[in-house]
Amino acid sequence: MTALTRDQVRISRRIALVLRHRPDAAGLTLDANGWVPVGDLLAALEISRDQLDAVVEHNDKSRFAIARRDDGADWIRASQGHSRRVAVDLDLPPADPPPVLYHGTPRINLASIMSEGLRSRSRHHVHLSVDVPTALVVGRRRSADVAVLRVAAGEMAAAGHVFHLSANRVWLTTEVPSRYLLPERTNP
Ligand code: HQG
Repeated sequence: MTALTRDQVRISRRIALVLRHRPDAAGLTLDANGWVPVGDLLAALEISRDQLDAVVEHNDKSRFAIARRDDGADWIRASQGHSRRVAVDLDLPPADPPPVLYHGTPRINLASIMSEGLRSRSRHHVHLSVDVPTALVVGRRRSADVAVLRVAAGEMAAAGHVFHLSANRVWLTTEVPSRYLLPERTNP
């Protein structure tokens, strides 16, 4: 994977905005599972298929998935991260999580999270990472001072909480009650 150019990062952000949060702003309607025809997205964003493919292929987190339908048309969706205001059901099967998952967050959120648990807030799900380095990257989007929480995902699943694994390997669940959380010691 090569790094995206500045232009490609800009395109990637626009695609993420449209496919996760504001399809209406680009005049697009997602289907029930979050897909739109690639041709419609290209027209809406005024980008070429080559530009799109470069962004999808080199995306550091594989945020977008392209699938070919029986009629030969390609459709695209964001693999996770949709706003709650966008009615999308990713239709992912329930999956058995590993015993432990991680969540990176600005340290300033820690007290609130330890008291009320992890909430999905404006998104459909709480997003959990498979390892500490990934959780640190997620947290650093928002702050240089990041805390990583250890999530007892195995115990949660045993207690009936449902987990899904997105196509780009982000673990999703509706909420994490605080009793399943432990602050992880890290060297940020
Ligand atoms: C925090 C990125 C206080 C939570 C990433 C987070 C991810 C609380 C923020 C994906 C709280 C929500 C999602 C509580 C949760 N009290 N703060 N009770 N419960 N929070 O962006 O997980 O780069 O919606 O810790 O890689 O940061 O966009 O969630 O800091 O997969 O592709 O509230 O977005 O993907 O923020 O990130 P977000 P997130 P992309």
